[in-house]
Amino acid sequence: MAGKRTFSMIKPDAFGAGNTGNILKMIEEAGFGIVAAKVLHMSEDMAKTFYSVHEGRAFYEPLCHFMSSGPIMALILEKENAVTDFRELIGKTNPEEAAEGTVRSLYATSTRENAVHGSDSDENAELEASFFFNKFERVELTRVEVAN
Ligand code: IDP
Repeated sequence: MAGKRTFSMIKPDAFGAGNTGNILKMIEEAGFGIVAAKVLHMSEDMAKTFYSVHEGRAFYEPLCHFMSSGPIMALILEKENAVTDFRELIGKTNPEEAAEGTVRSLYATSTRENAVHGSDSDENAELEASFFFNKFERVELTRVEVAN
């Protein structure tokens, strides 16, 4: 059964450009709940550990440099089919290939500086979430009914 949670980051390009609010709005309007959130500035070593699966690829070093170039927002998000639906919401890695209306089509400026991260499997979602958050930093979501 597909998992309910995914891990995301609003990357330094989007965070620095002041697009965090707009991106969070898209995320919430797509039906995701925010289970955990924090703003932090990764060291280059931290970025290298996070992206170690890409070590040896040509884009690895510049990617880690970029990801430690400014603050990010790390997020755990909840929804049915969270991983798949979130990757659909953000669009393809290269913004020129990202479908119209996706987060990357709107806010990414290049294949590297592409605004957001989204986990690619349930297993990686949990590994990546645990890299940034302990269990006390994750909430159980409750829906609030607002009276008009
Ligand atoms: P994804 O984030 O769409 O899942 P991955 O292949 O996992 O893409 O790559 C991780 C990140 O590395 C991308 O989001 C992007 O920032 C960067 N990246 C991937 N491929 C390239 C490339 O060909 N040139 C520059 N940066 C890249």
